[in-house]
Amino acid sequence: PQATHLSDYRPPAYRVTRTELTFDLDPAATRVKTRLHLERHPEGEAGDPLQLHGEGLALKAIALDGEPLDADEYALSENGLTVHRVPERFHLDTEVEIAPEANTALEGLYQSSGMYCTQCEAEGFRRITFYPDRPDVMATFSTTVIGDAGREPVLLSNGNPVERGELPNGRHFVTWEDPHPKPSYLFALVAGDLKKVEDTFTTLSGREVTLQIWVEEENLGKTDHAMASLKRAMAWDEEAYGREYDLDLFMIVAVNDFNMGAMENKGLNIFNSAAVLTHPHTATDAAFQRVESIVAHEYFHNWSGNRVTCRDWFQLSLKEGFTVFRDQCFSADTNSAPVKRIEDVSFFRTAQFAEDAGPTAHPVRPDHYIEIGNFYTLTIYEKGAEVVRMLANLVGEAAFRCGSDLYFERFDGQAVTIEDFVACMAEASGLDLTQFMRWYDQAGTPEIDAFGEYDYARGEYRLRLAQRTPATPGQPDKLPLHIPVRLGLVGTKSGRDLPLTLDGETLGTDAVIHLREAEQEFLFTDVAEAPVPSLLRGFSAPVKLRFPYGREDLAFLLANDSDGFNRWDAGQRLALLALDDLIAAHRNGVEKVMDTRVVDAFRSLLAAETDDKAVLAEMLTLPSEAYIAEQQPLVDVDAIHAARTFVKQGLAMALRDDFLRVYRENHLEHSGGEPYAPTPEQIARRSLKNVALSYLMAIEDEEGIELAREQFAADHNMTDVRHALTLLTHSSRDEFSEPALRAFGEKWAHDPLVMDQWFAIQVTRPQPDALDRVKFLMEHPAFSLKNPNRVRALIGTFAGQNRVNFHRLDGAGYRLLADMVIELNRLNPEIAARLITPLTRWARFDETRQALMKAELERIRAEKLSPNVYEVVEKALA
Ligand code: B3K
Ligand code: ZN
Repeated sequence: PQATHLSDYRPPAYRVTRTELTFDLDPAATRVKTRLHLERHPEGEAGDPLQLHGEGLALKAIALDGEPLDADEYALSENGLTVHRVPERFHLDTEVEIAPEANTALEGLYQSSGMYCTQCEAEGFRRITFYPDRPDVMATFSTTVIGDAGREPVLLSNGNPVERGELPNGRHFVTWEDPHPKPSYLFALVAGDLKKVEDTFTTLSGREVTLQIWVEEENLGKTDHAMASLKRAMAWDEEAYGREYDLDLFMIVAVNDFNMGAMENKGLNIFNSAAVLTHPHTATDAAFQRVESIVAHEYFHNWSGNRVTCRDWFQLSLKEGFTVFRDQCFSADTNSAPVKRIEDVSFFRTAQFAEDAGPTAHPVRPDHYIEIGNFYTLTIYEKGAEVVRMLANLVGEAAFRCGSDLYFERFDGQAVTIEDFVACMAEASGLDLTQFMRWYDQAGTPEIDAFGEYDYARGEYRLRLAQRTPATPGQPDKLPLHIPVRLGLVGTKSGRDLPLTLDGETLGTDAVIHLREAEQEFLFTDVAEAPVPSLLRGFSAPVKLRFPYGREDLAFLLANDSDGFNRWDAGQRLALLALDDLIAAHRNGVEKVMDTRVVDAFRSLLAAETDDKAVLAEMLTLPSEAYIAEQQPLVDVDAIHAARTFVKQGLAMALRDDFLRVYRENHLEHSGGEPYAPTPEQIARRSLKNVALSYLMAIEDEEGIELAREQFAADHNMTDVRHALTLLTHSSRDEFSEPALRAFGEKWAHDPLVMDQWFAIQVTRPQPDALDRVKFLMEHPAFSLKNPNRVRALIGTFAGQNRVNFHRLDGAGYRLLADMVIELNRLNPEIAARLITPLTRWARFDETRQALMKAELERIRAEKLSPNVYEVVEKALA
């Protein structure tokens, strides 16, 4: 497979002004008739051939301006079609045949639970018809869908329906017209026996928009939350960005087989059913929040992605980073802002940092790829969002809004670049963002080493910062970045933020300093008392920051920092220091001793309960095994697991009564039994009491076990049921978990999204039988390798979250994963390539495991590989 390079970008030789499609649906032989109205691009030249992408298409007819082409007037290849000579303006007709039922890659037109649906981003449209399948070709579309009136009563595409009618042989058709020019990746078609839930939204300017969510009949009761979320998102985008919806109809469709979360097709968003359906008895609080954020994310793309799109796929973060930032702000405004930030950062530092440190590390704007499908990554999405967040903080709220207004107005209907976006921000703020642009081009996580010194005599605090970005594949040398560091100095006597004076300028008590050099010194004057610095508040930049904090400093910040995020982070740092000692003790075979400072810190948190309950729940949660692993030079999975378990049990033994009290106080059943609602208040109480319960279960406290069993049996909502079932299943008390698992599995056998949770609960169990369970469950009738949700729930969860069992020393975990990758490579390359991730991290482990992991990668490499899997495996073994 060949790499595509950003530096090779050329505008297309011809552009499509209008696209007319007719689909005659059939599972084995769908006919697609396409008329393209084309004209030479201003930068094209007379004599340029017309090149269209196309994969797996059987060409049945081709004509130029109505004249059928002779075989020597065009050429077909594996990747497309070339028409050798074309005039300046013309139309081209083609007819192809495709087989949706045979499409297991779930790209292009495929079938899911009997219905037809499409996924075209990034390069799926070329599996539907011959087309210049690149985002900088934007056309208006007219789409006629012909289907069986009985099997496919509902026929949907982008835009507005303009005509419908009956046809012979029980067929019928609907024609859709999308007036907004769009690239092919935003095309969508859905056909099947679907039912709808309908609502309306009145825009700021008073237009009424019809909102529809289309689902299979049995899911009609699971759309309320998505609909409410959609309406909130529409109102938020008007308020926060001045963006209104631009069609009379907005549709969401739930599909069971889907590679990603959802897709922002113009006017017809297609969703993985897991990202849209909710019900108190089938979805957890986390799932409710995920649905809200994904519905918002896809809706926000209507402007950041659809109206203004990407010139080429290297600019993917232009739409994804910006849209993730937008959905994060929306969720923060709708729920608890500090908790949203803690959750996002906690995930980011675990998963994106690992990606940035591994063999597939790439910049937010990559400069080459083999398979763009491999670049829908945490770096493009989440790091891209962090970069936009830094921009927003740098230019300030007002200028950011002016800059985004400018961006949407200036580039409406165009396909643009990241420079275009940043230029609007520079123009609106007057700031020079030249150095800042390096964030888009340099891969790797910058590391900041910070040192501070307080001079009592002069009342000065000297802060020295040194930045360094480690080498990443293809980028040995890095330049210094422009890093905004938000900070405060917390007085050790007063416990308050001290006023900041830097270079004679007073900055308030919370300020942003700009690190631009490799090393830089900041001298704060008029510092009345010795401070502990609170650095990188709110995670003001996606970096690793080291500061030689003592445990007392961290306990002090945990109690006193005015920045909620950094209070939480101080607790995490304190726990990590204790964990470090215990990991070392475990490795050296020395007796483990619990750090009393951690116990004291937790005791104060539990006693004071000053924080909002949701934040408190986060503060009481120990760093995950994955995050602890990120901090270690060499990952010792067993030592990490043992150390974390030890701390958890130590805290549980010391604070048992506090946890019991917190559980009882916050268990809604005990306080009148409100009906379930995914409100911030209820979610906060549930997470707090469930954290408390997890401590009680860590020591298998008899009363705790009783509470978990009651919580499971009460069957009040999925959050509580799933949590209780997980704790029981992860305990040693199989006599309780086995009947519970059986009952749950039988009760929900008909609901695939609940069965996914049932799979995940079992395969994350720390007991040594976990891998056998994975194999056993793969035979379960609810499992299918063809369904991405099932694969993720069973195999992805095991490999990604059950660290002790996946990394078994006999290599059985690695072998299982490689077997799955090899099978999926044939069925669904995009999913296969994603599944390999844990194996690509071999360099972080001991030599024995390294050898076992590499051997499995080699075994995969020996297969006939899809470009997706090939690219990842080559990088992993490079
Ligand atoms: N834009 C889609 C990505 C789908 C790509 C799959 N190969 C989802 C999203 O970010 O909204
Ligand atoms: Zn997106």
